[in-house]
Amino acid sequence: MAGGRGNPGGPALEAAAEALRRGRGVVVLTGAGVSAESRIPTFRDAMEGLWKSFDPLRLATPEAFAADPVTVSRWYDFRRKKCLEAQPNPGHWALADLERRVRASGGRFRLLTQNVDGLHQRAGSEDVVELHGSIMRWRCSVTGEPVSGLPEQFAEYPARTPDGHAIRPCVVWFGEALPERALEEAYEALETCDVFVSVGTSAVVYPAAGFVHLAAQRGATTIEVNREQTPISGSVSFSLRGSSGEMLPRLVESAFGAIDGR
Ligand code: BV8
Repeated sequence: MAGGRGNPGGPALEAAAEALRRGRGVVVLTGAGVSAESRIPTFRDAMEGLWKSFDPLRLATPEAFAADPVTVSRWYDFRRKKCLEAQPNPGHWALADLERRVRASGGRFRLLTQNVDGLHQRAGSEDVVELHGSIMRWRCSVTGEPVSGLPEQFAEYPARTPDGHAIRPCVVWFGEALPERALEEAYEALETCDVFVSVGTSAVVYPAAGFVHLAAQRGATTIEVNREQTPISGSVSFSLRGSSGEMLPRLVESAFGAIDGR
């Protein structure tokens, strides 16, 4: 589709906002670039300090956990604590406000997130589908039983259940299937989507990376917000270059007026 390309606040943003304002079935897909503004490292730069010598694509697999549960559970506990310390940012608030505005105008809204940090829910978003699970929830790696009352600080790595089984985060690792319910809810929303917004994702991890194409096939207006070019930047209706914490409030305000005071 002929696309608008543009800097913040330009004609592309205005046109994208107009499409959003008219949207009756709005679907938003978020990636680590939204939480990056809450100082949570993105997936591909989640390797800071101690982790510099590890490849996240290799750590985020069941094979890595089986081979080295100490390192993998230490990495996830390190990231879990960063998420606990983090606060939602203006991008999260803007998406929670967008949900309210679209619903108030009689439209349907669904937020599909690849993020595992729970910040969308903490910002007030209600219809959130956690495509890749949650780092805040852990389960027994043997029985699958959820573990309640996670300690602030694990006493050992891997932390274990009373039966001595290692616990793992309830995230979807590479090579693991996405939760069936999450996929159903994603495809159900895409069925009636007329505006699809992809924010802060490198658009390379499937099946989430394929959603924008499904939406476009159904004639939806597709909007991307990213600091950089991605594999979908050239095919979306509007590719808005900028940071999510700045662009999302602009997009929502341009579509619906000033965001509820925050
Ligand atoms: C599955 C949880 C099948 C763990 C993650 C089809 C084609 C090719 C490959 C596949 C395919 N189908 C399946 C695959 C394999 C694989 C895959 O896609 N591999 C890729 C690498 C090619 N997919 C899977 O394995 C999936 N499973 O399909 O199973 C199956 C079916 C039945 C039975 C068994 C199996 C599972 C995928 C989920 C993996 N788990 N996360 C954890 O978090 O540790 S994925 C991981 O990458 C992240 O969590 C995130 O969800 C995902 C994408 O990352 P992004 O969110 O995009 O973050 P990234 O750092 O990459 O990019 C950040 C972006 O933000 C950048 O563009 C940057 O420019 C931008 N940005 C940064 N700051 C800002 C910003 N933008 C705006 N403002 C800013 N401030």
